[in-house]
Amino acid sequence: MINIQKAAIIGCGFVGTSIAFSLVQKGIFSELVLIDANEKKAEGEAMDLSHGLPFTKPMEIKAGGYEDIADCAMIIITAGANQKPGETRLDLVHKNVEIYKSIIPKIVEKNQEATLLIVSNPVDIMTYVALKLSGYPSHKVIGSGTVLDTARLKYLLSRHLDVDSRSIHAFIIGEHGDSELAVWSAANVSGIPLNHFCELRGYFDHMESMDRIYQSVRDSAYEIIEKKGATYYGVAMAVCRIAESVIRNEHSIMPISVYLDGLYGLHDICLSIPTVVGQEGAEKVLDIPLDLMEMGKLVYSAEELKKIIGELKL
Ligand code: 6V0
Repeated sequence: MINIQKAAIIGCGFVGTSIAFSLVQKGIFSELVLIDANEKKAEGEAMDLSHGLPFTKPMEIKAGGYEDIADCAMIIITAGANQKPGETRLDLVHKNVEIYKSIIPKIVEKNQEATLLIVSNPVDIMTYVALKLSGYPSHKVIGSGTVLDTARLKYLLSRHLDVDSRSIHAFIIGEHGDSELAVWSAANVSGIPLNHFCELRGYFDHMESMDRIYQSVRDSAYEIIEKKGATYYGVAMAVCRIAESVIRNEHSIMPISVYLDGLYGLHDICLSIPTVVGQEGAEKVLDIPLDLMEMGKLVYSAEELKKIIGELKL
């Protein structure tokens, strides 16, 4: 019997523990299991987080094993190597596929009903790997995708336009990585087309500004890794937001990484497309209109991922 209020995080490094911290702050689960290859680390993290409970809502946080995940509604996987300075996300693929080959069968043995939320990089490939290894229905295996990149885009646009980032509606889609693209054709600020809003703010150099902002979004992770060694707070808040939409059945629209088999003519691949996210996981992947240039970039992004998928031995 699944407990809708219970989640597990597998991988308690920078990203896993930041997600745990974020989930504890939001109070959307009443039980949280932390699993790591380094059991002592998971135990230490569970103790540390538990000591903050008097400042938030009551819940149980414990370090555990796979026997503890049988009734989890959500299993978040962050286990795996992270990018070192100069490495791309795609460089991590073989190390992390091996790790998933050891983790996913243990999950399936105990639980076949949870939503699997994949965070390890390269996240679109790892979402595909988790889907194929688990045999779960495709809507129940989702990746954090470009939810973080979209937040970065909204943040940078909000700074550029001096407006609340929550009033900005814009998406980064495709690969969470170097081939991702911004859907400028649909971007708007509270219903006002983006270019029009820019002009209201006195900016007329649309191409130049949008190029600069896109590049800054795409290269953010490299810049942060160069400066502090890893990225974790932003992704933790993005993952917490996805988890919230699933557990509270909010039907929020987010560019999570999802399985595509036909949409935009793309087959047997996971990448990030705006999707209605609710209790069933990826409830509806949205066929958002793209202009010709955006469509070309999405196909290129899919081709880049397909090359890697073709090399995998699953
Ligand atoms: P980290 O701090 O090295 O933590 C990884 C953790 O995984 C360690 O605690 C390991 O002990 C643990 N681990 C390794 N193998 C296993 C296993 N078989 N079972 C259980 N635990 C295991 O890395 P960090 O937390 O910084 O990054 C984790 C992953 O998240 C990496 O792949 C990153 O590239 C990825 N990120 C994904 C982002 C996204 O937007 N999707 C953003 C940032 C990082």
